[in-house]
Amino acid sequence: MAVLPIVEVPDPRLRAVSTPVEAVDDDVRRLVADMTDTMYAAHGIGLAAIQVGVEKRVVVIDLQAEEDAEGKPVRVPQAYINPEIVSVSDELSVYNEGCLSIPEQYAEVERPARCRVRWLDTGGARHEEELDGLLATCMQHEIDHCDGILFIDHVSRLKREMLLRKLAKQRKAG
Ligand code: GNR
Ligand code: NI
Repeated sequence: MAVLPIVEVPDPRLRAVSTPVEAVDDDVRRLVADMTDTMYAAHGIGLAAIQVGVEKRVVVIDLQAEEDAEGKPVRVPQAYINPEIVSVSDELSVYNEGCLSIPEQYAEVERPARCRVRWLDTGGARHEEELDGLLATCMQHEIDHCDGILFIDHVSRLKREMLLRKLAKQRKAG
């Protein structure tokens, strides 16, 4: 169990294009476990490896949409290794996105409502599935991270600059 520090803007590592995983081995499985611990500790619903400084195309997601009898979110962590978008819907959807690398800043981002995605699991098995709803949005956000793209790149320059200014101000205020 390891909670890793999260890389935040304007760290240039967030602009790196991550490298595909060549073999799903114990090192990759340890990375997935550490990323999962880090995602939960940070109260996120997804995390890409570059956000913990590892330039590999590895993503973890858990929307934590279901609650148990005590109202606690049920954890169903999923790992996506070398995730690739195969196709996207013409239909778009808008979601108020946030990012653990741009703390406490949110903006509405328009993306394809559905996407067909291919990936490897932690056993190295291939999967392909059509995703929709928040999972489709989150997966596109995470694959963007693997390509050095942040959600603020999808909004107007004015909105982006406002957001980064607000973040700087909040950091200064502690
Ligand atoms: O925790 C997160 N919430 C979120 C909300 C809307 C769209 C995407 C996300 S992902 C984000 C965690 C994160 O920064 N992943 O890269
Ligand atoms: Ni993010």
